[in-house]
Amino acid sequence: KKLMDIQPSQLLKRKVDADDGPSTKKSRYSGDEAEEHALFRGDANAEARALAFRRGSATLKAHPKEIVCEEDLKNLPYIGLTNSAKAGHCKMVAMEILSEGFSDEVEDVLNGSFYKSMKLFTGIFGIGPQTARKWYHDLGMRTLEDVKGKNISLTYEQSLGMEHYDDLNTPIKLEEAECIIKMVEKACNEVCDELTMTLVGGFRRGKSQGHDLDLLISHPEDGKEKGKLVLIIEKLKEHFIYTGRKMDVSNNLNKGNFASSTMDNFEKCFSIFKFNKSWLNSNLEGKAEWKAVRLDLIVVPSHQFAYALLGWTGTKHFEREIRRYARTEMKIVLTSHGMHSLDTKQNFPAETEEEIFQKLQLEYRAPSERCC
Ligand code: 8DG
Ligand code: MN
Ligand code: MN
Repeated sequence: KKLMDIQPSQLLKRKVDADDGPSTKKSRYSGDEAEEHALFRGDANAEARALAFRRGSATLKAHPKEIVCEEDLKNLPYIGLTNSAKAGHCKMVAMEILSEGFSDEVEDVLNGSFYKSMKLFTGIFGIGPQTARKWYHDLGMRTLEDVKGKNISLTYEQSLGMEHYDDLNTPIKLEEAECIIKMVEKACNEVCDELTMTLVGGFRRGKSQGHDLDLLISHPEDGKEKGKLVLIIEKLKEHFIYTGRKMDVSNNLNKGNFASSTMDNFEKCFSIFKFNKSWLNSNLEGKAEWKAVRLDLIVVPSHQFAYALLGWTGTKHFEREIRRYARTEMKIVLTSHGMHSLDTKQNFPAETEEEIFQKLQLEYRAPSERCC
């Protein structure tokens, strides 16, 4: 790739759509790399460093105007406006990109053996940064061949992760998602015709592809959603490779790649679905060609629905920041289950996302605007 052909302004241009908007396609970096590298390293202050990079990158992506020179960085929070070593670091990287079209520092990270191996290993379903780091540092492993060859003991989930590595690292396309949505919807209806199914995650934010498909399942009457997940899974059982119930769902989240505050107690299933390619390609009719796809099903009671919707739409950074804002500025604890006053413990029920924003005295942001 000829880096110099890319205009710096394109690299830093606002993302119009969502995470996979036009500017990312043109740019050399997604904006995630520096954050990811910090989390991979997992050393002292890694989380704070990762957050600083995420904030810097989010600021650039959300900026309404093109950034073309150093002057444009001056008034940006977490970059030119914030006076800290970490903000200074973000500014330095941004300036390098502005003048060179790329950053030597980021290039070094991307081309480094550590980042490459960590990226490979954490791409395995069931492997988080902690295990990946151990493999890299303690066992000297570098490639997937090493994982296969070294007689490593893998959990059942991890062995599925290895078996379906390529599929699970191929993005799910919108058409594929739509197909699965219809099937889950049908199964929900068969279980109980009042069940509702709502698309969340990246696809709700308008992304055209994703690493998984996230669906909320609910019932208009509180409590009637209970126990329905097993029945839905039973209806679809021939289409599942794995239904996640044996996995400790909190496991991955504790490995430092994700704020633990986003964990919740909903009945859920982090599954692997068997997507039959003939559903989209009639030429394959009758052939057993399929692809493994990650599917998350989350069951939520009606009175918590608006909060679950907000909490599961993402992005992770948006969730982290709105929760931090709620706590520090409004003295309100916000989760995917609800919201309560830090002092009085009073609960605030809400029927819609709009109401939640209102209660927090925030201007409403549509899902497509929650992409930072
Ligand atoms: P992608 O799948 O398209 O790559 O992106 P995404 O849809 O934004 O990411 P995701 O990993 O599927 O997470 C979607 C949202 O779900 C995210 O903003 C945080 C929220 N979330 C919770 N609880 C949990 C949980 O226990 N695990 C995960 N992975 N996500 C959770 O509220
Ligand atoms: Mn998702
Ligand atoms: Mn998910």
